[in-house]
Amino acid sequence: MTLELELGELATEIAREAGALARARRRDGVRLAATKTTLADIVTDADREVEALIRERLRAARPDDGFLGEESGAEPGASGITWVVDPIDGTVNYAYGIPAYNVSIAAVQGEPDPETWVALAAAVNAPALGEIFTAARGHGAWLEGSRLAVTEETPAGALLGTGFGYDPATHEGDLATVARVMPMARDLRRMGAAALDLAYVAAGRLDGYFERGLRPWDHAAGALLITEAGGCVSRVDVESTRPMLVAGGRDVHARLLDILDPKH
Ligand code: LIP
Repeated sequence: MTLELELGELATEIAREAGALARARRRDGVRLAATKTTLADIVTDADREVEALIRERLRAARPDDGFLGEESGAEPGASGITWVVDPIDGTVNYAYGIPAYNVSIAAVQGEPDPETWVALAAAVNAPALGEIFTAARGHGAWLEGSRLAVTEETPAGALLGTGFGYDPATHEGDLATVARVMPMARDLRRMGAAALDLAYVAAGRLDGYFERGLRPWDHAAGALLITEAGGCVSRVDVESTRPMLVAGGRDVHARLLDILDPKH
């Protein structure tokens, strides 16, 4: 078995267990543990408990790997592999009882820097929706037993996903970006969970996706799903505090870049 497949199996197994825990805690009732960058940027007890479970399982299975998690930060490893984890992506959805949330786990090779890492394996588990999306580099992207493929043609315009940050001061600029993109769109979806948006692009449920300000754990797994499903993912304005992520099939990705990064 290749390293990519081995890492993919481990990511999938842990994402399933972590998703079950997240769902159980949601049924028990969610408690707000803290706020982070703004009042809207919340973390629940479940976020922390799920990340602790993932970290414990990874440490037991691959003690020399590094870890980069949304809630517990970074821990370097000696193996050259780092696990990039969002324990509950779509935290606000989760807190409100909206089922569009997921556990996102990716294994990357090299420095844990999205500009340089090579993603090797991914699992995005949406437990309340009963779906887990997986990928191993060079082995395709899958939804259970079905192989994923991005869309290639959008005769009626592109169905696009996007999102907005937790800082209200960024909303005006992000809405102006939406206005610039809408002429190429048939419609827009704002699901509130980046990894799910990316998984849906890989599955052909969205034609493309763009969002400014995502953190590495938001997109590490979903980006591999898309490239293994034949799509393209780019990050622009990477020097800014809010890089823009652009994803889609080849044509939609190129058209989004023409609008969002004219100098590219
Ligand atoms: C969220 C993303 C979402 C974005 C939110 C937030 P979290 O991640 O999944 O796409 O619009 O601002 O970043 O905080 O739920 O892990």
